[in-house]
Amino acid sequence: MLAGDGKVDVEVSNAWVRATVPGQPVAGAYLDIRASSRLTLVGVASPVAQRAEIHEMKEEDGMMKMRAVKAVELPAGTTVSLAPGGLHLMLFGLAGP
Ligand SMILES: [Cu+2]
Repeated sequence: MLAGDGKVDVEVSNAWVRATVPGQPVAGAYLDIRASSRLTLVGVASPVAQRAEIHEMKEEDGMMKMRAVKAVELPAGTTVSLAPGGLHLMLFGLAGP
């Protein structure tokens, strides 16, 4: 939540992670985010991971590459999808499968 003029609702839906196997340290997480007012997502955390980052997939020299992004703009009233092949959350140091 950001400080500002009034209440801002942020709705997260359709959140999912592919099943992981024991010992797998990293997983991608996907979800839809919708904010009632314009916001910027600047950080993520998870109780099941030591560290979480916001990532994006981008084509570079004909290859899809993944890189961390510092922020994701959330336009007012618009659903932003973090989905395979695009923006996603990366969870590092998973506590378990
Ligand atoms: Cu990633």
